[in-house]
Amino acid sequence: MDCKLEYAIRYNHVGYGVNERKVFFFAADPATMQAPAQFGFRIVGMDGAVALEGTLLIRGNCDYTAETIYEGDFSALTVPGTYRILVLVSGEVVKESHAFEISDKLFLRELRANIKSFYFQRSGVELPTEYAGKWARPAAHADNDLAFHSMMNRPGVWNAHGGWYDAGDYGKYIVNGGVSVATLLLACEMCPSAVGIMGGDGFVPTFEQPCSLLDEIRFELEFFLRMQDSDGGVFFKVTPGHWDGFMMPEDSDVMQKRFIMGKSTTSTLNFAGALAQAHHVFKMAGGAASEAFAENCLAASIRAYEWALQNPDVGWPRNTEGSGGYGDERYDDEFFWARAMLFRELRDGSALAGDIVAELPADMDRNPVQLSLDWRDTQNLGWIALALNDDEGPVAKEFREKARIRIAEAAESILNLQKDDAYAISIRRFIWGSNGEIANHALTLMVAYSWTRDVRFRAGAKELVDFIYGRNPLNVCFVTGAAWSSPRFPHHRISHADGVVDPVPGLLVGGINNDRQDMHRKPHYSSELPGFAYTDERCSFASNETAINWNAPLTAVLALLNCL
Ligand code: 9MR
Repeated sequence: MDCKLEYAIRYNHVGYGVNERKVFFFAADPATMQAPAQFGFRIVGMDGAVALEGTLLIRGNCDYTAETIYEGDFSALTVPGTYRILVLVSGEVVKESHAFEISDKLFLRELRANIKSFYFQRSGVELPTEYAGKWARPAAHADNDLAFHSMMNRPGVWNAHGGWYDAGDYGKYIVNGGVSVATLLLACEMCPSAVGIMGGDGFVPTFEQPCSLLDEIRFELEFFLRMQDSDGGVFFKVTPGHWDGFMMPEDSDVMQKRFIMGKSTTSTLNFAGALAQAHHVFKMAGGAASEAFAENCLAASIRAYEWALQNPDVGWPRNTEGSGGYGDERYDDEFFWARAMLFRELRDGSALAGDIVAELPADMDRNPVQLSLDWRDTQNLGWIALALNDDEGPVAKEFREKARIRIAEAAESILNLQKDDAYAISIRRFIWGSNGEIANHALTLMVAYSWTRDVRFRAGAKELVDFIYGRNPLNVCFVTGAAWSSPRFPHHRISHADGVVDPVPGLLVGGINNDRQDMHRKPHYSSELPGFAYTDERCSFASNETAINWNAPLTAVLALLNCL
């Protein structure tokens, strides 16, 4: 059954920056469509006073929602405040939006809520009330004396304490942790002022903040360092024996054991790429403690890379009994990522540095720039490393130029796709974690913006952020705790089991996923149409789970929008 409305207003439910472009969409069922000239709109303040009036322009038909989309542009309204949108047909109000803000504080507020979401994903440590408010919880899943999974046939125990839970489940995975932490490091690298930004705020009460973005990143990196075996290889994941029920970590501890599993070429190279980048950022942060940590990271990265050279095709552990697979058998992109990051950090004329430089041209040929990155295809992290390299040596300059051209081309393609889409997004299929993909497209745009200063790239990124925060077919703000329409029932074990009505805030859910891999759990998708394949139900792991690799690009984009 199709439950979509005849008319609907689509807008960023959190709001719009004072000097940003401000556009809302009006979705009409073509069956009841009127001539465009008859649609008008008003932006009204909370007292009902009209702040701006305008006319809707047609954008086009949307095939994934079977709607006709109109656009209302109220960018001219630059007075901070709280407003609503009214849409009128032949002078009659047919729809009103909820209240939203025009403010310059929004990006920073949402950024802080996003940073804080990583704190809420911490594993193995207590989250005390003074830092976590009503989401406080005791330490559990210490993971400091884990047995190796029986698949590994290895005696003894291992300390894999700390790190972030991956998502709604309690697994800890290097492959996905690596792209997430690398994305956050990128925000720090491109925007040094973000390093010290504290997590919190948003709809989170104003309790004391425990740490900055960089401290939060370090929490994950310390776990990464523990995941490196003495031979340099890196374990793949920490997994419970079986998928946990919807219970708290402390109850999961009572119910079952957790194990360590791996090593693989992808996890080891992913580690090498992320840790080489950590060297860059922690060195940049300065101070003796940061610099010492940076050196540790670089040494660990080199050992991992050397292990991967000796073990270039060790597959992922084929076990999904208690955790996700993150299966990936194409290693070229991870090799490129690791080499490009190490290339920047090793300026010592060593044999290793020489070998790496020699490989990079072929790496680039094998791994063309993509519109975005994800846990499987990581080459953009390699391209971005080359594009941001400030080394003025001739080889570095040549690589930089090439990388900048290629990334700017990808950004241009993203803009073209956005232009052709009724909701101004650049993806053409809604897959598992589509919000993460959209955020990653926005990240590509912001990366290209950092040196081109082409304002179209920044504006395109902002349009994608508008989609995530409410300007989408579902009329849902996909970040928990951010707006009236935010998910209430994410597929997130802690949010369900903690006895707190509000879900853990600042978490980005996967979003629209037309592959609907969860139909056997009987979710109530409102329509057969692809654009409505999202439901705010706990059972919908394919559309309503949260994950660190979706939050990370959104966090980075907000940081970059805030500072560039
Ligand atoms: O994000 C992952 C998505 O790309 C895959 O299609 C999906 C199925 O393998 O798995 C997703 O990752 C999940 C992981 O396997 C386990 N933790 C939760 C992740 C988000 O749903």
